[in-house]
Amino acid sequence: YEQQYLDLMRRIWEEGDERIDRTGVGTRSVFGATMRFSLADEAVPLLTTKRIYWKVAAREMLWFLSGNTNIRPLVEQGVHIWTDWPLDNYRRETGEAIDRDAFEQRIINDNAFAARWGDLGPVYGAQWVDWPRYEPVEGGLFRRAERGHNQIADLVAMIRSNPGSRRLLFTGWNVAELAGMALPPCHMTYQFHVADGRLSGLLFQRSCDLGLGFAFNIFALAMITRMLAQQCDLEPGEAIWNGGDVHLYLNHADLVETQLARTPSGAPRLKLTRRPESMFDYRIEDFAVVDYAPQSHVAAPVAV
Ligand code: THF
Repeated sequence: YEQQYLDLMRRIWEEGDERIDRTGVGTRSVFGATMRFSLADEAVPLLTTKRIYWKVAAREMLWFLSGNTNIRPLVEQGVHIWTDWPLDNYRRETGEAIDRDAFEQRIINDNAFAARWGDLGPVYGAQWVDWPRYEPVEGGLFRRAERGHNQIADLVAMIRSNPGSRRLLFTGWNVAELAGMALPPCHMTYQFHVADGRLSGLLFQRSCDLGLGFAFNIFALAMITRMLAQQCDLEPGEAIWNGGDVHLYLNHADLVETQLARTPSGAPRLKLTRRPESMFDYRIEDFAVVDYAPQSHVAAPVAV
């Protein structure tokens, strides 16, 4: 299954269109790509040509589902993958040359600091479980209702009541709120489909860092599809990934060459060890990966 990924990586590296991207690092990219991964028999699309810290991706997914948009709970769990954007913003606005560890310590220890500098704006979690809802008030005006739309809770209810629906989806792409987000959503729309008692998940990702983020994004898609299947008493089907601008950063040459020289090994499986009450009650201990014997980790810088 991993060969699809390696083939795409090679094609982008050899034939991709080279441009200077938003971050200034430079990429080679192709537009439009699909990959499919079976989730049957607990199979999970976890790359083996380098070690993937799947618990980091799992913690990120649980953070999305909590509706939180501040990096604090991630940093408290030792998850650093979202720190660079608030850190960059802090340095730009204050001119202070604070290092990453010191910044994270202040986020953990100082409530006011975390509230002021740790929030990413209304990103994923906010839209997934609390998409703003407006209600009419006197005089033809509207105000924001206290509780927004919980797209995840609505999705579970819809899969259970109308599994044949073609509207089993949620999205983070709230046009009205994009300007307030540290980054507009990359993995932006998730759609689900039930056939033959099996639930499949499809992700549309408008922009994909194939060297770094993809491994996390595809694992997270498999994870949420498995969680939804469990909650809806369905078997897992496939994880289908659709990319828009799929790119490799030019400073990921070592990573690309190392991974392309390796051969995929083994067939990891994802186990859900408990059946929680709802989509919002999962904990990290409820997930276990077995038969995962990846090749060594390869570090690569993230473009901010
Ligand atoms: N921006 C860019 N340029 N790439 C991305 O993958 C990306 N994301 C999120 C938002 N913006 C992005 C952030 N997600 C890592 C993984 C996921 C990220 C950001 C960074 C990362 O550095 N992974 C390393 C180390 C992991 C660790 O130490 O825990 C790795 O080797 O996997 C895509 O959603």
